[in-house]
Amino acid sequence: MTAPARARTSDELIRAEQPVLAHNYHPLPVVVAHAEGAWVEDVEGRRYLDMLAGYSALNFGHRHPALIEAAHRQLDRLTLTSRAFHNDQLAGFAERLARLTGQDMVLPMNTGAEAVESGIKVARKWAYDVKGVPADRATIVVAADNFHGRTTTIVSFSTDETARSGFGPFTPGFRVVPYNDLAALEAAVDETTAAVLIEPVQGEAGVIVPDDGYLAGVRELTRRAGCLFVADEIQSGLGRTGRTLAVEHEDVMPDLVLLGKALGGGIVPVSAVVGRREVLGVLRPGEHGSTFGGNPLAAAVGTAVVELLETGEFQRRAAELGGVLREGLTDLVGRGVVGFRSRGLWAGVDVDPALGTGREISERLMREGILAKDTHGSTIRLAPPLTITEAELRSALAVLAGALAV
Ligand code: IF1
Repeated sequence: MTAPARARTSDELIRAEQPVLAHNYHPLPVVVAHAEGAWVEDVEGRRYLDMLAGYSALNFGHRHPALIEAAHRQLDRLTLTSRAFHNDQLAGFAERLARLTGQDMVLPMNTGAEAVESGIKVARKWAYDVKGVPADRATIVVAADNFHGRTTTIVSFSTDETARSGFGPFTPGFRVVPYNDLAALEAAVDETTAAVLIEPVQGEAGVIVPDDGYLAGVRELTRRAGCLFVADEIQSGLGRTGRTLAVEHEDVMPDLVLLGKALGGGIVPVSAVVGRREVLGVLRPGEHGSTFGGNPLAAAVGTAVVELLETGEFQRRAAELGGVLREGLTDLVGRGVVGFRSRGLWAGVDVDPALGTGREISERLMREGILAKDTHGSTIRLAPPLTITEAELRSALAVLAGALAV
């Protein structure tokens, strides 16, 4: 009887990935094995405070008890039917999500990119069926430095060469204008425009918060032009900025809202397009779909997520602790931080390049027990679970100060 193989170390697991896993990421050299709340633990038992939260998919922390319980309960009943049949979880999920977002209808999908692609298809179909744009002539206006996912159509309108080069030919029908520029947006919208698609806060671009009035301006401009305002809240939504949706900071109601990431509680991929009946109502049976979209396990977890958000607790925490984050980063300006942007518990921190690249700073933080991730250049994004305590947040800021003081 051969001795059971011992568990592999972090280094062994990192090495084992090399020949067999596509190299589409350059992860930090940490191998996570357990997690709870705002903390993760690597294979060797070292603990880290998670200041990335799965790029905002873990707004409720790792393995939130209410979400895990909902998943376990559904796993023991039913996990998938496909939409060829009804299931007993989907109506409740759609009703609760529509009510939470103040919208009429829900199109359930799985990943964020699928929600974006679905939003693009629905906007185009609305343009042809309702607005009367000639067939195949619909245009959609997007912002420079956008990030909406990785499918071929979505990278067709990316301005990030790394995300798009080598993946052509690209999908036509998109116009790119500078973000946070209403004049440029107005100039790009015409009678062929189906929609304006923007992030209420640009995440991957470095947590770019638009000027006050920009979102309201987009809403007014699209209403006047007779096209749709589609808000990608996949990263900015579900409590992250201190409101259920980031557009609420300007009391704006888009025609379509794209949701994902935290909608699945960090447990299963759950995304959705929520919107007005006149818009989402353009879809007819057989025109769009997905094997797992609206599956009972996703709907059960999604319902538990909506229930958490209905309490307002996570939005309040993000707003209150967002003040602590803002103060802490303000104190670091001139002490290694050259600038930052933040809204709620979400910040893009520009570090003095003389101190290192974003990657080097991220690795320094990791060695001090903080997991964060760079975006571009020397910008670090901070997006902890909304369950983080004030003490944990302050300790993370202290570690950041130390990492910049070297
Ligand atoms: C990666 C960051 C990148 C998103 C917005 C749609 C999607 C995303 C606003 C697509 C996804 C993820 C993708 C992941 C890293 C992360 C990310 F912005 F969050 F930091 F890449 F830019 N709309 N963002 O942020 O959702 O299909 O991934 O579920 O691709 O490396 P998805």
